[in-house]
Amino acid sequence: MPVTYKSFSNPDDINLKMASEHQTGQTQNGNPFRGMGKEELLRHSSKPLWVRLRMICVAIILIAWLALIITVVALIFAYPKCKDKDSRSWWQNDVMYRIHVRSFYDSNDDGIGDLKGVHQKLDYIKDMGAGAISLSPIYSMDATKDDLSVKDHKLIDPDFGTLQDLKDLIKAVHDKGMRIVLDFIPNHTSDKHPWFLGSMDAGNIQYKNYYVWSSQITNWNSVYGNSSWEMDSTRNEYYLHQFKTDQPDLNIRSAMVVNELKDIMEYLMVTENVDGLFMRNSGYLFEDYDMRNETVSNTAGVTEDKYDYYNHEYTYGLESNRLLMSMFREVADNTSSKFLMADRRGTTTEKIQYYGSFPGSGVHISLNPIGMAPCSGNCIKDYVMDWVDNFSNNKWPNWMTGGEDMSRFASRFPANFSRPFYMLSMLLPGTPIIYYGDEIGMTDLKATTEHVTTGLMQWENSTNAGWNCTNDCYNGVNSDFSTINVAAQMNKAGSLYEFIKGLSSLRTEDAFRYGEYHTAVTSNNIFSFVREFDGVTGYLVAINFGDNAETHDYTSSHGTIQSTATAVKTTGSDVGFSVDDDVETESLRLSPLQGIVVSWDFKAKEL
Ligand SMILES: [Ca+2]
Ligand SMILES: [Ca+2]
Repeated sequence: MPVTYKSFSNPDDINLKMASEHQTGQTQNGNPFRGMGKEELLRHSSKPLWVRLRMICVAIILIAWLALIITVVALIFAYPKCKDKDSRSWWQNDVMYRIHVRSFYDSNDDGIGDLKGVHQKLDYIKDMGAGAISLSPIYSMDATKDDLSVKDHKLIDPDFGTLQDLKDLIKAVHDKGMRIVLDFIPNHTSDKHPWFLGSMDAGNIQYKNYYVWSSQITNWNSVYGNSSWEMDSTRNEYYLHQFKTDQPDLNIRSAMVVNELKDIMEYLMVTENVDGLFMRNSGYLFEDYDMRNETVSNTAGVTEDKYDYYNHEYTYGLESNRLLMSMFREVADNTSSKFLMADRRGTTTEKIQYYGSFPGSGVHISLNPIGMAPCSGNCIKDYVMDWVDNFSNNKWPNWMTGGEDMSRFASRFPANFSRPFYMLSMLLPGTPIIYYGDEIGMTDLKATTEHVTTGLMQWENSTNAGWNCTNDCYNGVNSDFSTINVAAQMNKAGSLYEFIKGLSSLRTEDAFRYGEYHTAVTSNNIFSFVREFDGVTGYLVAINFGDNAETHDYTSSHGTIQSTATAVKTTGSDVGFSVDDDVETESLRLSPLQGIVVSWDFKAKEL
């Protein structure tokens, strides 16, 4: 019943109010504000109704607390977490720069590149963004001047300097926070090596089994043509040479030989403190124990004396090679976790097998030379996925754009292919390996049919590109040095050198170093992918490898791509965007051989 309050100065008004409360049963003993007594309260509270009510309330509170705790725990586990940065080793982070030492830089004007030359150019290499160098063999060799004809892995050939020069170089590399990898040739030695000189005497207990000797021969051909067996008149037996006649194959089945090789590895990695070794020609290590003849390949136009006349099922890529890699890895792991890489021809699957079947059982990097012909978006996709799909903690991809054993990049591909391909290879997950001179677009030597890829480094537009060839210059210099040289490209906006340097810098961003990789739009022309890492800027790399322009909505290809992004890098001004321009990714047009990298602020994924 509504109560009408009036002035309390009038007693009638109070009575009126009391009357009203009395009607509601709230007044007793004349005091409207008096509560229940203790006994009365206990009597009421012990009634079943109130007991049940209390128990229900307590149960509700307990259930609510429990639900709250469960919700919090569930959220902690279910909500997408910021990922930790994986611990990466230097060989995963750094761009590797492969140097053919004879052709790189000559410190004493004798026409031969040397160790001091490499030392003097470390700043150049670091400026380009490479953190590791890999050197061609620099060991004592015989007079043939073939760097792979090693007489002693523990001595330096005078052409390249002294052991002290190597020590100085290694120290300088480390002082600059860089790494150095040396070649190691376990398959063969020079025929002037003391081991072979000893082995020519069948009565020499120590060395008689150090090489592959036989009284009968197979049809195996050497890499350089003709039989891979050579009669030695001193021992009156044939020795095997998969390469040149004066490069006899070591008998890898001999435990004594393997121990010698391990000893050299330990010397280089422990005593000299090199950071890693490149096991050269590692696919040739073992040959068939039963000495079976190889089958004819039926390759058109190849004569019987040529290497390719036969398939090489018994002399190349034998399973035992992998076991040896595993043993070498043990040596590397036991010497302050040093690094190993190896070369193996064949399919991607065969190359990947060199990583071993479980972590630590193979090499750190099985080289992936990009030897393909120019190909379109889907072709690139297949090639990239072949590697990226197969990598895990113990299989790290690499993208080797050049090396001694393959035609130079600028000769393999049309000139306008370089930038799109470097944009790809340097921003994918994996280690880029750049061959000296490729960063300025050097081409194959035309003056010679052999060693076309080891032309002198073109430093400047002066006589012989800066080399003193008064006496003789190793292998000569390409005639295009007047336009293709380091001096013309360093610090020159728009040069290939500066382009590659920019990519080296970009790939140090967390998204590229630690981030996930997802393909975005792919088509017969386009290959594109996203690199992203929790909490940092994400990137889309989109490249047109085809012959036709294409416009795509990239936002629909991957959830985190923002419709408005910012241009970070392009393959050139023809792409139509400058750095920091806004780019509409819902309608991005790329013409043939154009590429662009765009970024956006990180956007967390929704639950
Ligand atoms: Ca020199
Ligand atoms: Ca061999």
